[in-house]
Amino acid sequence: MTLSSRIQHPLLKQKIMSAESAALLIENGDHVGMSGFTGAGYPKLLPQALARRIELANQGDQKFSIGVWTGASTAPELDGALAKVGGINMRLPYQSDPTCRARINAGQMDYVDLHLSHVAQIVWFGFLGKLNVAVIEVAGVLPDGRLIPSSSVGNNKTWLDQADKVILEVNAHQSAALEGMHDIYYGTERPPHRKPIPMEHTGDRIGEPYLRVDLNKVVAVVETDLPDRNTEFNAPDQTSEKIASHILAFFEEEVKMGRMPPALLPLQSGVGNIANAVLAGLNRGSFENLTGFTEVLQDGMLAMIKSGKMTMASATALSLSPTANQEFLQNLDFYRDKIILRPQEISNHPELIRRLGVISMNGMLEADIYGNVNSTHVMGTRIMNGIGGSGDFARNAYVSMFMTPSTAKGGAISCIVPMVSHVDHTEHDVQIIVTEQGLADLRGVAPRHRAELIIQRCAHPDYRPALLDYVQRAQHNAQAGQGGMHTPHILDEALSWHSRYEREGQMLPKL
Ligand code: 0RQ
Repeated sequence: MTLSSRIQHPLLKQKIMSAESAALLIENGDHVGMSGFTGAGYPKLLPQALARRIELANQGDQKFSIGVWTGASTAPELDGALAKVGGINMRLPYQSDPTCRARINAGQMDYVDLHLSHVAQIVWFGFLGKLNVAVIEVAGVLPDGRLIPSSSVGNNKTWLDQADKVILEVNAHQSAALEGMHDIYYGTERPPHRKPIPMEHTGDRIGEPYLRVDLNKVVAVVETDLPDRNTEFNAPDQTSEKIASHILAFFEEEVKMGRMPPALLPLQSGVGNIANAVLAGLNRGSFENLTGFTEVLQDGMLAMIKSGKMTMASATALSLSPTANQEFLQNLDFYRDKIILRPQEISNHPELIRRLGVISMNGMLEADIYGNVNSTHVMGTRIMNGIGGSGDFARNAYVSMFMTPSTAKGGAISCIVPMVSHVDHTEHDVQIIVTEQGLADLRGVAPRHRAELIIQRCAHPDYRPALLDYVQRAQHNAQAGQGGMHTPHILDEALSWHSRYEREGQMLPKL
C-alpha cells in the first residue's frame, strides 16, 4: 500500500506536508499531547523535526521548550530527541528514556509521574491546563475521516478531543490489518454524570474500532513508513525462572483452596524482563483458558495466545520484540479476535479491574519488611521510570503481587530493606511479595508477622541476619518504651542502608 492511499479523506490529503513544516505549527510553551505507549504507536518524524527546530532556536538566545504528555514511555525518536536538545520543560505521565531520566534527575526537566488511568480524566477536568496540540500516529484515515489507530491507543482519544490543533502521522509501516482490533469507548462522562462502564468480561467490546477527530482541527498530516522501537527481551534467567515458579505454585494452591477458579482470573503483567518471564512460566504450566486484562501486551502474553493457553487479552499497547512482532503480523488473522486494544483510561480502569478480579503482577525496585513498595525511585531520590499502571492495578486487584530479584547491582543492594526510600504502593495495596528466594503471602497478616515472613521468605540469605537484627532491636526498643510495637522501627536507622549504599557502594551493615 502506498503512503497516500492510507489517507482516504480528500480534505486531509490536502493537509499532507513535511515533518519540518508541521513542526513549525507548534509554539514555544505549548502543551503537546503525543501518542505512544511503551515504544508502540508514537509519532516518529514530527518530534525529531521539532527537536531540530528547537536546537536551532536555542542556539540563539531563545529558549524554546514544550510540555510533552503521552500515554506512557515512547522511544529515542521522541523522548530522546526532544530531551537531548532541552526541548521538554515538563513531561508526564511516564517515561523510561535514559536522556529524559538523566535530565529529570539533574533538575533540568520537570516530571509529573501519574497513575496512568488518571491522565485522561484530569485533562478533561482541566487540572493540567489547556492541551494545545495533539500529535498522533495512526495506521490510516477512512474516507469519512475516522482514524485507524496504530499499535497503541493510550490517551489518543483524549488528546484528539481536547487539543486545539491536531497533527496526524500516518504510518504505512503499521499493518493495515490492525484495523478492527481496537475498541474506543466514548461513553466516559465527567462527574456527576458518570455511568457504569458496560464491561463484564475482558473480551467485551463496548466502543468502536476507530478514533474520531474534528477534521477542522487537523492542521497537518505527515506521512511516515517507520517501525516502532522494539527491543528483544532477555531470555528468562535462573532468577526470573524461580520467581515464576513461586508464582505458579501460589496459583496452584489458590485453586486447590477454592480461592481462584481453575482458569484463574484475568492476568495483568507489568513491564520488563521478569514480568515477561513469569508469563513464559505460565505458558509452560498447567493452567488453561487464561485471559489477560493488562496494559501492555508483551511477548510472553502473545506466546500464551499462540499456544492456546490464553483465549483473550485486553491491553492498550502492543509492546512486542521484533521477533514477536513478526509472528504477530504474519498471523494477524489468528490474533485478531483474541486481542483488543483500548484507551488507557479503560485498560487501567479501577472499576473494571475490581469487577473482573484482575490478578496483578508488577515489578518493583524494593520492598520493606512491612510490605511497602518502591517502584520508582532509586535510593529515594532518583527517578527510574514511573509508577505507570502499577498503582491502578495493585489497589484494585483481586490479588496484587510485586516481584523483584532479592538483590540488585551484583548483591550490593538488598531489594528487601528496613524501610523503603520512597513509597509508591503502601502496605495496604501489597498482598504478595515474590523474589527468587520465595513468596510471602501477606494477606491478613499484621505488620510484625509480615516482617518475619518477608525476611524469611524473600530476603537474600546474605541480608537476612541484618534484617532480623534490625527488627529484633526495633521490637526491643519498642518494648522499652521507644516507639510502638505495631510497626516497630528504629527511625534513625531505618534509611541507613540506603545512605550506606550512597556512601560506600554497598548496603550490608556490619553486625
Ligand atoms: O538497573 O539495568 O542498570 O542494572 O533497576 O531492574 O531487575 O531488570 O527489573 O526490568 O523488571 O524493572 C521497577 C524498574 C523493574 C519496573 C522496575 C535496578 C537494576 C536495573 C531494572 P541496571 P530489573 P525490571 C504497569 C507496570 C514501575 C512501572 C510499572 C518499573 C533496573 O518494573 O518501571 O510497574 N515499574 N509498570 O539494577 C536500585 C534497587 C533496585 C535497582 C533494581 N532496589 N535499587 N536499583 N534496580 N532494584 C502495568 C503494566 O501493565 C505495564
